[in-house]
Amino acid sequence: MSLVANPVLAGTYPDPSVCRVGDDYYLVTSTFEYFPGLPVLHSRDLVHWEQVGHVVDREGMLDYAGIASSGGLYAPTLRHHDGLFWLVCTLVDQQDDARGGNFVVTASDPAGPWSDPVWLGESGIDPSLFFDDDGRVWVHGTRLAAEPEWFHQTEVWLRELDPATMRLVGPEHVLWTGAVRGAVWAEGPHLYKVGGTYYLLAAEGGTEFHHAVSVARAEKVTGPYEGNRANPVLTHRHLGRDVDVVGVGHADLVEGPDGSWWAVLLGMRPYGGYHYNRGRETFLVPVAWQDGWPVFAPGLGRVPRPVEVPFADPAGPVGAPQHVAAGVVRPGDVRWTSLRAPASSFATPDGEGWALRVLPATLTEAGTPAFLGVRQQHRDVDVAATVRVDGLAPGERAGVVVRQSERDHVTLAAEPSPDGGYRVRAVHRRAGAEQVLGEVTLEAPGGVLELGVAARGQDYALTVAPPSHGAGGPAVVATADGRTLDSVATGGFLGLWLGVFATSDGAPSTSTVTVERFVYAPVDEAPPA
Ligand code: 6LW
Repeated sequence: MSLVANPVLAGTYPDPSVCRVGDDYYLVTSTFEYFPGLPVLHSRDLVHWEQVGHVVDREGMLDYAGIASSGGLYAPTLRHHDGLFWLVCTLVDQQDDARGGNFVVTASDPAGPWSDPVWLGESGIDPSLFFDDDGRVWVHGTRLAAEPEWFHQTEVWLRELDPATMRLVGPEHVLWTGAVRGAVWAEGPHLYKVGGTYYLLAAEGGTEFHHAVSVARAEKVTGPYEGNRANPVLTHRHLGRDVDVVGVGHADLVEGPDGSWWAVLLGMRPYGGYHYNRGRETFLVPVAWQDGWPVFAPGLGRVPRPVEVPFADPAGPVGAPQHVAAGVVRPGDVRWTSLRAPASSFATPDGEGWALRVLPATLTEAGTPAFLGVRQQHRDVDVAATVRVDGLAPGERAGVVVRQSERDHVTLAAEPSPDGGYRVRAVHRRAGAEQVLGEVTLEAPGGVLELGVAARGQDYALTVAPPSHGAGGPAVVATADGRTLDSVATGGFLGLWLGVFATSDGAPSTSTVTVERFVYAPVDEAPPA
């Protein structure tokens, strides 16, 4: 028995796509407006994942400046063929349809560098790639149906790709509009060939509560596709809202090292009501083939928690995903992300932390503010930033943020007070409107303050203390309600990020603040009943 914790990737790791290369597995997920984009994770047992790089990791490779939160990089597909890694993805700008679209990049090393994008020129989202055994290459994806019979009806299209020119060629085929009549968002399609038959796996129902996995098969890659009468083959929507995992869907299939089959897929874990602050996470589900169809979680019919993975590496830290390292998040840590562009334009590694230039850009615009953050991967977690604030000029501020988007976030920031010392203010920006949650004024001995977030369930206490605070611990300036910050409350596709920022609020600035260290410390959570 090798029971391992599910999700295998905790926190915002949505739309997983996986491929196998010999004994190695590689997986990518969506990252929307965050930079670098599209993390590449490596594993040998589908359970313990280590991040080896990012697909979008350099200035100028893709321009997503100005794209609002929950736009940007949507569901990618990762495949390996003939010694080369291939990735297709969509850059989405919800305000400007003419911008972005579907693109393909390749790399010989999945850690990078990846090639510059080649735009495919098809509309829609969720592109995927299929390398047939006759040498032909097929791109498929999802778009709103040309002649919809119902609201948000989508269709899965297919066209051949000429790998020499990277151009789509030949006629287009519409393969699928979903298993259920009236199904919205038949999407996230992936084609496979198993035992000489073509299988089309697709999500439907939308990526929230009604999400589901369906499957169809055909004798020819171009169809016609016949749906499985067991569809949807996996969903949690019939379980109601009071369950441990909701919104299960967007699956990709892979063969395990022992010849068994597995799906990686996304789901959300609500807590403190129907809210999932960790966003859409990656789960692992066993798949068996019966009567020529894949059966998901045979005998159970839902995401197993924990999941038995016979080949899971016993040396791996079972229950603690390897991509999470508790403690100081150092500058070289792959978890750091900025927004829409590299952090190098405003941040320089400085010891265990960062020197941050105080930029005019604020967290409320779809630009690149001086922000660095990491995913909230644990329900209960303490984040503490030790910040040297004595470089701030009047009107400038620096601190910590619990971020959903430009419109929705909570900050705790210090700014020089006209009366001496620092005013530390907690502000909740909710649907674009700001409310002060609390404020204290205090000295910063040695110019340094420790600003923190202590998340306990849906309570996010915002704390401040001088660096070597005594037994009394840090002062709670305010407690924000996490139920106002997750995507159920705000819309969008993302879970929360915890980070640091500095801004001069539009004014020119030459100031710098130093984040001497940033600690991410998960607090043991009670095991589920
Ligand atoms: C993803 C698509 C979806 O491209 O959400 O609603 C998008 N469905 O499959 C972003 O994750």
